[in-house]
Amino acid sequence: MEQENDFPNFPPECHSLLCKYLSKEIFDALKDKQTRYGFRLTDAIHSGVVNIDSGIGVYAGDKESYFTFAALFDPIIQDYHGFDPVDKHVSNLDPDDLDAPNPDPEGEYILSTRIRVGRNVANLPLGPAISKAQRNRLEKDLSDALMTLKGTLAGTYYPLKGMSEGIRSQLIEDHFLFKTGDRFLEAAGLNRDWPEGRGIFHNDEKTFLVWINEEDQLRIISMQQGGDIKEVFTRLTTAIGEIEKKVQFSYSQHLGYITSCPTNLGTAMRASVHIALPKLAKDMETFKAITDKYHLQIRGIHGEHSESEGGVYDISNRRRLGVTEVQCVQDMHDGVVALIEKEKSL
Ligand code: ADP
Ligand code: CIR
Repeated sequence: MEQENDFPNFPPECHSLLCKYLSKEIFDALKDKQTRYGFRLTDAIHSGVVNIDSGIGVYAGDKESYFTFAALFDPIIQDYHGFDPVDKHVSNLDPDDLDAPNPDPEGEYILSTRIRVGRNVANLPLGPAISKAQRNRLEKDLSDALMTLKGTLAGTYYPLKGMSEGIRSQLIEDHFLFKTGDRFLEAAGLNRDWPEGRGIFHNDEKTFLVWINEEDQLRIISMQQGGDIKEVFTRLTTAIGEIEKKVQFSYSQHLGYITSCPTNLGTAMRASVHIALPKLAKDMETFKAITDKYHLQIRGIHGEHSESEGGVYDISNRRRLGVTEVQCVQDMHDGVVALIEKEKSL
């Protein structure tokens, strides 16, 4: 990943957190540093330099990147998460602490619920800096570990390499599998050697799924039709516990679970519903006032950087670091209750 070592020239239309916080002084102070895996500042910022429409624009190559390049990552983390360099992250994955009765028992608004966490394996580089051999080895170790899961979590691993185009595009269309060719990940070095080393594990019902070696080494996912958020969270936390018996995750007292994108640090959790809000969709100001109040993010129904279709949105927690997993899901639940109440009144 050799690149020029000059201060990048961001055009005026660039509003990423990278261009907001990468001053010439910080660039000069960090440009000659590298982590033990050889990850450099130019590698960390390449995605945001190439994609000037990035919201964030940086990725970490390893846990150490967050500390070696703290002069850049800290203000970005502070801005996105409202989390200070002295703060400590606290985890709580206990479903008993969640107060989340189904906000839509009649099934009029919520189509489906999905909660995912990102995880990476301790003492290895993250995706942007991992070697092909390390990635392939990891695919084998992780898929072997997953294949030992029992009961409702039991399933099969499907490598991306060799998967038929029909099956692959159907899995994406049905919201189970990651897409190919994301230009942000591409520029971060996360798509190297694609599709080798990548794949998806899932149970028969496709309610428990694990993506291997996409943006993070593991994306552990629990999903189902309807709005039973607690059931989805309980399945997820059970699965995380089982996987953690076999794999040591990368974790920091300060930053929580380590992920390649700083937006995912901490809980690395995104709890979402696909929800039909056709009336609110006509009044985006009111819609956004509610999502802001409950710290929620609005995405389109084919995930990040996609559009809504037919008034159906992906609504998820925006905060991930410095709040517990239970709080992330609670934010989503409480916000969804408020959104449904508003939609009904219109
Ligand atoms: P991630 O959530 O893993 O960060 P994306 O935003 O790209 O990444 O979403 C991944 C996939 O999960 C997409 O196909 C998206 O439509 C799907 N998805 C997200 N939330 C839900 C949901 N509540 N129900 C069904 N599918 C969902
Ligand atoms: C950006 O900066 O807009 C992209 N790098 C995506 C950032 C957040 N999303 C993510 O990590 N999936």
